[in-house]
Amino acid sequence: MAVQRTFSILKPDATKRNLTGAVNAVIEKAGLRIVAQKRIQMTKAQAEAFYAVHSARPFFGELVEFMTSGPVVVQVLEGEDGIAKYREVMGATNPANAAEGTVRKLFALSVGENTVHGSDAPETAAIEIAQFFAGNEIVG
Ligand code: RTP
Ligand code: MG
Repeated sequence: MAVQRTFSILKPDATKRNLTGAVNAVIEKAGLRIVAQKRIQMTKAQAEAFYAVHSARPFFGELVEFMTSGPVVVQVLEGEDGIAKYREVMGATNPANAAEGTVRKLFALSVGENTVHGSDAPETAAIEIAQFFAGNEIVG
């Protein structure tokens, strides 16, 4: 298995409840390394572009509104099989279906306010990382 980078967001429900450190502890305990991180306020345009793949879905408006409702922490994580590993650490999209010990089981409030985002494939990881980080902001 190869070392991969993945893109992560600690969503507004995490910053609002002061949980970014607690989520990062779960990430690091799983063996993923935080190689870039910054706290930002996403603009509507940024959120719409980021979730463009979901633009036709009924929850799109709600999703953009939530993602711009407060600060987020955007991150690049690195590790062996990092993309799949982080999806495992995050748990199912709906916290009701998330496995014990996952971030979403531990912290998520609902399918919308579900604490974290993680890329789903190498192609999307590369696109998402480039949307928020310059190359020299990532230090592996
Ligand atoms: P993410 O992209 O945020 O890592 O989450 P995911 O892959 O597990 O889920 P995805 O299907 O890509 O959906 C993106 C985000 O949209 C919100 N959502 N709301 N109300 C709903 O039924 C619904 N379904 C999805 C969630 O915040 C989900 O993380
Ligand atoms: Mg997704």
